[in-house]
Amino acid sequence: MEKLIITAAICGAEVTKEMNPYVPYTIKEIAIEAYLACQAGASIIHLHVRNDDGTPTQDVDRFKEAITAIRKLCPDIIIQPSTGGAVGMSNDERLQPTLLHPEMCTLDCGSVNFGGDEVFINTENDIKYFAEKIYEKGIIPELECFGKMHVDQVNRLYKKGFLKEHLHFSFVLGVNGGMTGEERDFLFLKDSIPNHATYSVAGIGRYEFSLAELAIKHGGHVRVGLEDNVFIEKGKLAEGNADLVQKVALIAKKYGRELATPKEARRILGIKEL
Ligand code: KMH
Ligand code: ZN
Repeated sequence: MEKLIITAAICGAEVTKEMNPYVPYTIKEIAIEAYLACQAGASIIHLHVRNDDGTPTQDVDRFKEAITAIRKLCPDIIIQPSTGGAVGMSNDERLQPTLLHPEMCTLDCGSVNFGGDEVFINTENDIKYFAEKIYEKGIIPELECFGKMHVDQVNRLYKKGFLKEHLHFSFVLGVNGGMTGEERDFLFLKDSIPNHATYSVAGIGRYEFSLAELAIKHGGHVRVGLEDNVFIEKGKLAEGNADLVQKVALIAKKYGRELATPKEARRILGIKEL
């Protein structure tokens, strides 16, 4: 089996310090959380940025500062900025971090309810627009799918040539309004992607570790982090992102799955060497 790529989603756009005090807001906090996650075995940092008061932003200068600070502490880690941002942001606002030509970034592959009145909008034309902006800069997208219809959307756009190799799916399961993250859901999605594609799972809330274990067993990759889940176990808050990454590393060890270094992750994902 391929080595396991662990992505650490260290801060997200919605989770707050009130939910877990380790959620990083400032550049220094973000860089330290990234460093500790990297030390614990992560080879990719999925990156959102915040203003110092915790409000989400897609400001290109803020991303530049965060990436520079992370790079100082973890020179070879893969940094994957979000182009999802926060609900309600415009497409061009969301796309700002791509101006920095990162190696990877997210590409959200369909709309999804986010609870209450919130809808995270990604129309077919939005996806094509994001794909064009991403590929023209040579960036490898992580194809975020919140359910089966998003996977189908990727497959259609790939056949029509709007999405290209390398296809790396991320099944984000358990969102309030999206697909659940039960074993049957995981198997359905995993079996719905092309043979040559790779995938990672991101279990939201209580699905984080059960999905991680399934992906580890089946040869997939794993994303964990405070963006997705703030608990290390039921009722107990994680003491930072590294805590969550370490728990996945232990599950991987149980199944004899070695962890990929950033260099190995680049090879698996078709990213050019640094
Ligand atoms: N914060 C969500 C609205 C992504 O990073 O691309 C979008 C999100 C997905 O987190
Ligand atoms: Zn995100």
